Amino acid sequence: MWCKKNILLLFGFFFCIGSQTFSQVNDTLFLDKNWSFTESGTSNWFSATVPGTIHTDLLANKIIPDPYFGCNEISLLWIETINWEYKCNFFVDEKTLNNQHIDLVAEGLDTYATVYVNNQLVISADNMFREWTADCKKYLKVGNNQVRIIFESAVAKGKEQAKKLPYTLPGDEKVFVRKAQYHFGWDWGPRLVTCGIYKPIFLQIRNDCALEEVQFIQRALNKNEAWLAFHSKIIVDTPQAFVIKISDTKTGNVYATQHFNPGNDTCDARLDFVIKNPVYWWTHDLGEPYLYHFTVQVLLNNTCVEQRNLNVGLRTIEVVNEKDQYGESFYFKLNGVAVFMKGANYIPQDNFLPRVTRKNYEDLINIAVNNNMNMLRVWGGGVYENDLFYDLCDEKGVLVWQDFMFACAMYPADSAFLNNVKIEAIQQVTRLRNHPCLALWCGNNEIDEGWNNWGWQKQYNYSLADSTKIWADYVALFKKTLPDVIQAHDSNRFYWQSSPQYGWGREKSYSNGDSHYWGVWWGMQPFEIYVNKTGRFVSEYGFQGFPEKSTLEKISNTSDRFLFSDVLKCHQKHPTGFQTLKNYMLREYNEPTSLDDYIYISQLLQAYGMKTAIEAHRNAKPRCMGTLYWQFNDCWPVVSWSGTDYYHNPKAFQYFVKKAYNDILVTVNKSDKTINVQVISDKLNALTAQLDLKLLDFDGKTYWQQQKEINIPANSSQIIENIDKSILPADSLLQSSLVFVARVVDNKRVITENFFYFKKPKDLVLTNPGITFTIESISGGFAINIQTKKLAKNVFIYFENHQGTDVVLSDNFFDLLPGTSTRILAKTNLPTDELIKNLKVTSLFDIIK
Ligand code: BMA
Repeated sequence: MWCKKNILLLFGFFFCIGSQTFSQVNDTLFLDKNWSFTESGTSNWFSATVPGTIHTDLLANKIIPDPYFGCNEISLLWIETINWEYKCNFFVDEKTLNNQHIDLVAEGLDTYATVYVNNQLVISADNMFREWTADCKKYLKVGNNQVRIIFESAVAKGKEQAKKLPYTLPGDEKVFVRKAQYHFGWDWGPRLVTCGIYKPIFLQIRNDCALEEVQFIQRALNKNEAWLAFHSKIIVDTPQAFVIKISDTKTGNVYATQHFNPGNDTCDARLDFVIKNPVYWWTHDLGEPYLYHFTVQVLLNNTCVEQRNLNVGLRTIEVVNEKDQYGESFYFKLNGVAVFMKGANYIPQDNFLPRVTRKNYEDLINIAVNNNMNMLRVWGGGVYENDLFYDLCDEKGVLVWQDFMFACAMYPADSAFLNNVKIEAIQQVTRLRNHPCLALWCGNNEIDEGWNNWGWQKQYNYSLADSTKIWADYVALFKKTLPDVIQAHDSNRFYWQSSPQYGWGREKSYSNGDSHYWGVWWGMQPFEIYVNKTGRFVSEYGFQGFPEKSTLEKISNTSDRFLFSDVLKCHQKHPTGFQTLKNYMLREYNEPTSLDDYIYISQLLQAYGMKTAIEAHRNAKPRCMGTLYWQFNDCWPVVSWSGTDYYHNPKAFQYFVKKAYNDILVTVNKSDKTINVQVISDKLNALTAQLDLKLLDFDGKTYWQQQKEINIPANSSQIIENIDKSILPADSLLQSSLVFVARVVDNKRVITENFFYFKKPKDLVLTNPGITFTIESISGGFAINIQTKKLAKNVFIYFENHQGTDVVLSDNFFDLLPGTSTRILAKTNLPTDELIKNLKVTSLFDIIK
């Protein structure tokens, strides 16, 4: 049987054709068909999908129910205890076998896998984050061949390792397993310890020559010239003269050509060249993420025998981490400009990674761009993402903070483990270092903080000797092995040992390095405290919100859709999640009793808290230079801190993020005596605009107003007004129905606006706003013109029976001022008549009345 033959056009890399005169071409034979699987030791084979996972294969064969539905996760734990076996039969013809080299390449095996080609052991894998290659020509034959892979239970293997230590490490068996740590369960993720061939597996055919470890180094960059160096290893069969040519596929420009005459089978190639008047790569908010499309060709007797395509962005990126008046700075400079980073923490998009589609990646990175984000942090409990993720970030101008895959636990550091991690790190660094989006490498998530602040030493009853050894292992891994790899393979990029530098219980968290502020949520502190707990670069903070109803509908039966059903509890992974939500809800909103209302209020609560945090961080610019909220996305349908749920439905928070991350932001705060208006600009040019301020009551009566022209300097943050509180009516009760409106207007266009209330949402005196709406058909959907007589708080647009990404709304959950209207666009591919019939527009008043 044939496993289909494809020419590899993957990951910006392909082999050129046309060298048949000399010998056969480099090629790739994907083993992506005719797979089957069984429980190891049995012979009940079922068809399998590769790339894939055991869970998705069991599901496709109807052996198990959907692991995400209801509480199924719990009844599927047995899968992690079993050893599983996969096999694929494929045909090799004589011509193929006549090639000089045939390697079996597995881009990703999850995790303990022994691989046999025609019953010959070729690979023993023990790390999901490594690529595995084996020379297998000698084991192949003309005709039918077989690859067989046995996956041993990662849980059993981890436990076996754990037993060898005289103490228990925080994180239990998973820390011994180089596998995505979230697979073992997290406070937003199910425990589904899957296994399988989760990335492409193929036969790599090579003749004559191959390029390896390709790297473009930017030696210097200025307005006039970019000095570049191309480095690579060239592997050849027979020493002979080659030419390497670097050109631009878009413009046809040839940048460099050089002759090589390797004396033996490998040589290092280096070509230096200069690009005149270089076009810089910028994040999308500051400019164009311009990419050069380089092609590197190896020519043998004028025939191309090997080729690589690489998109390269020219930019400088620095992390400025130095002593200053507040403590120790932490900020990014892009092309010499200090840039305030606005973004979020990214987690893997599924527990079953191979089913994440190209469209899922595109949609998610588009969500980042549309929400004015310029940075995503690939968090250490997940995976090093696939090439597509970084390619999209390159193209769309989003910087990436890249963790190594270690999180919230202590890891061993015996020589086998360190060596395994070292190879993993070298492979990942070599794979990712050419991406202009890559801004920094970070050793781990919250391990330094965990060790120093989470009480592990007491909890696990460590002796002094244990503690000393565990910390020495930490040092070996994060202060030696990983930085050494960066130094050797990507020395221009900044390495940061652990995020955050100091735990949030320590003063230094707010003056030095990056900080994760979890006093809100974990520490039960009020939202207002964000103002006082602003670090220099806040790389985590967050608050949970429910996903929308359509998401819950996908994972529950109608009879389970009530507060706090067992099924809902299975989709809330934080130990005190619902209790914490209730606690905050009672402070800010009151607690609804129906699930529908609860979803709405929990989303408002999350949005309200996160708006407070983001504004505090941006107000503190330039002392604070970054805000990355926890968490961007979900890996399954769940109540979590995400702004966008598993199905990419935005929560209220996501709409708020877009506004709070706008490049120009106006904020309003009150102090004892004054109302303070601040304007923050992340733009690189100055602007003159009009500032409109108004104090209104909810019926529309104006108490006070002011307009003035303001200058907004480039890349700035300034308090523009301190308005005496005497503008407020003396009767403090009246303050419950007042809103302070701040707008920055440029040429009659509102570029940013903010509404400030003097009381908590639950203390506002809302009356029936009198919302009405009309519909207008537009191309690709319809527009909803909404008007209100009185203040409409958190207007909620939804479609009964049809929510989610079926309809993309230009805004939702917004406040509408008394006597005003707004136009919301609803984009959809669905027939609009049915949708419009089901359209509902409500507001907070309808919930609390
Ligand atoms: C952060 C993350 C995760 C966790 C989140 C919410 O610190 O690093 O470990 O999911 O907190 O609790």
